[in-house]
Amino acid sequence: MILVLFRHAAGIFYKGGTLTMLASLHNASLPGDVYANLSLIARPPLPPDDLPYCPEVSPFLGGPIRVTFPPYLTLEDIVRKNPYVSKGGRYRPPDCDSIHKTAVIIPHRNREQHLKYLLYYLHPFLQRQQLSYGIYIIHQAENYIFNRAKLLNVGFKEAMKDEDWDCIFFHDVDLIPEDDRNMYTCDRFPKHVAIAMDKFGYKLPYKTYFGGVAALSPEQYMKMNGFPNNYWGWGGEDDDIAVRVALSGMVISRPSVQYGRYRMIKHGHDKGNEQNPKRFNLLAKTKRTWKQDGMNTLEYQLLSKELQPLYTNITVFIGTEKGMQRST
Ligand code: UDH
Ligand code: MN
Repeated sequence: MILVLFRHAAGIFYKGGTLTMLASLHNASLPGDVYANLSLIARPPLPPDDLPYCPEVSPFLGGPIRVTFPPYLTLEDIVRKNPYVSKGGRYRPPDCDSIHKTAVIIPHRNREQHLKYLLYYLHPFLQRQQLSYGIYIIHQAENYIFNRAKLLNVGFKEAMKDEDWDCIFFHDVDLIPEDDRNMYTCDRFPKHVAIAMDKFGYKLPYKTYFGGVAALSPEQYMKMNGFPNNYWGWGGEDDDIAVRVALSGMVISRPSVQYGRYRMIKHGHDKGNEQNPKRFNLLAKTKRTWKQDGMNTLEYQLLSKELQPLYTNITVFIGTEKGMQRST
């Protein structure tokens, strides 16, 4: 409570331009610091079974988050700042029993800097929401063409082997949430979450956009036969997913536009993820193919699963457009 009051006071001083001095005197955090409330979370002297349920609205939410990219940040710094995160990037609130169990699945190759910043923001963000959670990196092995949707299918399958997750967040590595009232929980329908990205002027680029960050319960996911496995390279797979939502009799749910705000870390086109020239042809056929391609046809070779301090790393060979053979 004291901290909340102080943060408020700091806000007033900020307008007066004297915040820097004040902050250094009192070692207080700047407004919007995603780590500001974490020191208030503590383990009470109770056996884990006696913990009360977490309240409906977390008392640790702070609203808007200030997103910057500190140049010298290391993974060790992030570990130090998140003492309650355990091996594999897992967390449960130490002070209450969460009714939400969310897995975050991140498709990845060659984006180590982005991953570091996402972890820096996502861990405290999820802890402020009092969720039980796990973070999974699905790393595509080899240098063949990238396949985001297939990696997400792999992530779903592997994460569900670990735990009975009730909500899966499919999350690009370069999107940083800017408001912690954007709850990482599932809705009655598949939820498109990254609805207000800076790169699109903080609004949807088009009405059925489903890219960036989306949340589905395992039931919703299986109902649409997961995601397509046959989009190799950049583009189209997110639109295919949106079409699957409709074809399987569901609609898209969204958070409020005030909360679903994201900053995308600036980047160019990746080598190995060139635009997919077939994307429009594939999209035209989704209606005929969604039941024949997806979770029911998913094939991959799991190369390793490592429990890192801040995430579970799944390295997978997903093949190429021509099949599962490695042409080495
Ligand atoms: N990804 C990787 N490695 C890659 C390619 C993609 O990890 O080599 C993952 C990553 O999680 C990324 C996601 O797939 O956030 C989606 O890919 P993207 O970020 O390239 O997609 P986006 O829609 O691409 O952001 C926009 C093209 C960049 C144009 C920039 C010109 N200013
Ligand atoms: Mn991107």
